[in-house]
Amino acid sequence: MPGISKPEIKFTQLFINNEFVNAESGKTFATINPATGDIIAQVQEGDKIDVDKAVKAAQDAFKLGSPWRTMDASERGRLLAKLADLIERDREYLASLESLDNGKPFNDSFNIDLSLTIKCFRYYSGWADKNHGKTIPLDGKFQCYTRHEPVGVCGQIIPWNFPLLMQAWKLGPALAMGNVVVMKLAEQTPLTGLYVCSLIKEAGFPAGVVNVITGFGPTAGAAISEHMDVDKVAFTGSTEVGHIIMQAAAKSNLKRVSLELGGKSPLIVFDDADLDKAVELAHFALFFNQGQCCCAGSRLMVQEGLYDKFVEKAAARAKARKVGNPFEDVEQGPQVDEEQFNKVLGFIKSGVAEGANLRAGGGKWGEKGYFVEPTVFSDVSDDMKICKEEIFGPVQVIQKFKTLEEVIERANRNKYGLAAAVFTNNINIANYVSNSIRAGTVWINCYDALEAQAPFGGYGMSGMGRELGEYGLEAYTEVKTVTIALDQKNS
Ligand code: TXE
Repeated sequence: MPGISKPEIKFTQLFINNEFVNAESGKTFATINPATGDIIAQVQEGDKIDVDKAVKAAQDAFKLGSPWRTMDASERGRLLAKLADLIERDREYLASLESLDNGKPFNDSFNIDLSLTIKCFRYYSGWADKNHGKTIPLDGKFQCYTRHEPVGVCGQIIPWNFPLLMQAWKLGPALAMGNVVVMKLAEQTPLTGLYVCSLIKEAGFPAGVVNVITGFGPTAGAAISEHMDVDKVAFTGSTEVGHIIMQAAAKSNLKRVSLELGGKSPLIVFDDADLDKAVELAHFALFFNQGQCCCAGSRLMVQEGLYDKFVEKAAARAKARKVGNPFEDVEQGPQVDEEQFNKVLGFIKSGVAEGANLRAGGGKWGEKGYFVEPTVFSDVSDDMKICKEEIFGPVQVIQKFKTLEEVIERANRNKYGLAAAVFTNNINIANYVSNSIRAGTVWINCYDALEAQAPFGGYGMSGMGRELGEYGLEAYTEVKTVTIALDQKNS
């Protein structure tokens, strides 16, 4: 399927109370096609006053006795399943719009982003009527049980690397558990999230249950995290802004916080691994989505016996990577915007300056747009900036190690802890590494095997809380203990 290279832009306004409306200020901002640098559309620029309106709409939708509060849990599930069906109906259009706004190859948008998005909504539709409480054998003449209740108004702030998927990860569990939402989309990629709003209305969600603001972080985003009537904030983005979100929550109303932040995930290849398979998986682990994945295998550690051959093959694979127009048969599109493009090129320069060995790429690609050549560095030492910090671009960083103990110690000497991987055919090494690495996810002989059923989140400065799976419900649930006095107790 080729995709629609010029998809019609249907929605550019804020979505409040099931209506598309202008920002109160009347201001707009441009969203850019990163493959060309051209403006795609002007989008409404929401700010604090619009967030206030959205929070009010959400509160009204959450009032006792409202259509949403009185709805059967199974019906909430049905609405989520309907939303999944509508996204599937419009899959080609949405995948095209995602590629236009974000720059990712259409094949990836269609086959990966849309597939995971649809499956995420379907998965959480099933949970709506299955998040059970417990009955508890309290001492004394009492009957005690727990109710799993919605948290209330959930602020959700999402990034641009997987716009539709991040929206699904946030909305799925929040709505399944009966919450109401005020979401801010990333300013780089507002278009698909707004289109999904039209499907939320079409699916039949009551007005005010989902409200979506487009705008910037320090204005609209901050208004959510600082809001006194927002009960919870969920954020995916940079570690730097994660600090700001937690501070805002602490300074305002102690709203619940869940964070999914940056990473520098070690991918460890032992001498006994299958070389060709390891090279290909490591290539995918880093270069997928233009390197813009929080869990990218961005610190590749290869054992000394395999190292030279590995580096040679990894560089050759990167040189063969097909870069270009996202609507053609390519593996890699542009970085999302000029800022990210410059950030990545800056990291490449620092790698060269600090003495890493540049084996492939190293510069911009093409004449226009924000493309970066697939780049590989070898002989990278632990203290180099490219080894310590999140590059978030197509830059593979390869290091050599000798022993099991050494590699674990070095891999754990890191402020992040989102993901890790180990490639080996020795089950003892695989088990030892997976139990020793401080990371929220460990992949053994695979990478990015990531679906709605399994939890995802980080240790350390990669965040707090878990998204996806049954664990992902916790962030959207308050546990209430109800205790009833009894005349007589029987076991
Ligand atoms: O992130 P920001 P940026 C990392 C990656 C990338 C870097 C910077 O390393 O290069 O972060 O990207 C909103 N209050 N990740 O600048 O600023 C913002 O509007 C409230 C990893 O794009 O964190 C957007 O909606 N909200 C990551 C969202 O936060 C604020 C994905 C993310 O933007 C805000 C993206 C504020 N003060 C970037 N400031 C991942 N974990 O996957 C900004 N925002």
